[in-house]
Amino acid sequence: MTDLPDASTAYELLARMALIRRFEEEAGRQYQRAKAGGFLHLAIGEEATIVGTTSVMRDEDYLIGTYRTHGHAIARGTDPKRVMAELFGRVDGTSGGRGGSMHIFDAERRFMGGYGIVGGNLPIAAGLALSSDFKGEDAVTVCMFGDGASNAGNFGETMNLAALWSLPILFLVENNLYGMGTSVERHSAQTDLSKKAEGYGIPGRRIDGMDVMAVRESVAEGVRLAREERRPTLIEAFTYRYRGHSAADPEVYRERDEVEEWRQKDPIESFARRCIEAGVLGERELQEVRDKAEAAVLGAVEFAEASEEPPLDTLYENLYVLDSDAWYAVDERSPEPHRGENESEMPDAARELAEAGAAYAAQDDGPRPNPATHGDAQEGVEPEVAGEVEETAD
Ligand SMILES: Cc1ncc(C[n+]2csc(CCOP(=O)(O)OP(=O)(O)O)c2C)c(N)n1
Ligand SMILES: [Mg+2]
Repeated sequence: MTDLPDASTAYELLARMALIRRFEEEAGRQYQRAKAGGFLHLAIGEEATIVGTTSVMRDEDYLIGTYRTHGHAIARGTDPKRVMAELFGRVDGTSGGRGGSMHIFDAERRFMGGYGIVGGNLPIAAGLALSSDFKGEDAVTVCMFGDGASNAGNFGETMNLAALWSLPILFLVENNLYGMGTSVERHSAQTDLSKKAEGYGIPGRRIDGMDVMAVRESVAEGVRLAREERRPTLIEAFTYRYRGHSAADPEVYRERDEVEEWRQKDPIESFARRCIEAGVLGERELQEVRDKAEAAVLGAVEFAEASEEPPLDTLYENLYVLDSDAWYAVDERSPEPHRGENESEMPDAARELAEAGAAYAAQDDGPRPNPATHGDAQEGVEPEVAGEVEETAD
């Protein structure tokens, strides 16, 4: 059994976990009300892994995650108001309402996303760590990803470079036992994920991701090794998401008993109970933590609702457009651009579409689809009965 921290640390850890839990419950509710659009991946149940990790990071360290990262941003100190506004697609969101749930981003707090591509954050993490090294900075990069992502090709590529270049990086697999509806046993030849980087010289260890203190202890050591000795490590934290993969998941791949079993190990309840039993925290503090979380989350919804949608004429802002000549000139067949690859040669239909889009964006007042009525959320479908919703590709 891990040791408990002092009272103020215990309070802070509990407060962060409770805030994230309450935020995500509310995000799920707002999604059902179609206030939040796009996809929504909740990490309810995984709070100890998230908060244990961020609690031992310095402000200058980088954190990068996946599409299940509302909690990661909040744990890093991003205002829940701005995270909720992002889910609502509003201008005050962390990405100006352009990214939504999967693309929470806060460069100021060095939370570098938020990625929809499974494993896509791994090479970017190596790049962040390389940049710290290059600039002679002390920062460590913590890269969090799922068990499923450990099968992506760039997992090996990233581990190779991290070890080869002695990057100041820590990898943390949030092993919640499933990649969408596929269990670890069915998706990974090596089920001890902590061993998956050994061949590259990156040692690993397995920890209880439901115990915030166990996570803190291991991550603190991993971060120290990265910062002081430039030695990357891989931590496999066992955790569990109580909700489906995304808001639309019939959950046919697991038994309710299994979910219930993990709920018994709830990271927030178990930590609170331990703190009370040991006299580190009292009932009064517990209630205070709950009340503060409630107030912060209701305030976040109010803020998000009051925030504007991005104006349509900003549709083309922040987009990268590659010059077609430059892009296709590296074509291996021959150096010059090929037929249809020049914008000037685009088929009439494509040109008409592009021009119509530009004209639409440029008009002062046009019909604008309301995300609240055109989102893909299912009104009235509570997560418990989400089985009625068809599984989607994401
Ligand atoms: C490259 C790529 N392939 C497939 C998908 C579709 N997809 C989205 S989430 C997911 C499962 C990933 O599972 P895991 O890495 O364990 O993370 P978890 O969702 O459990 O947090 C898949 C296959 C994707 N987004 N990107
Ligand atoms: Mg998983």
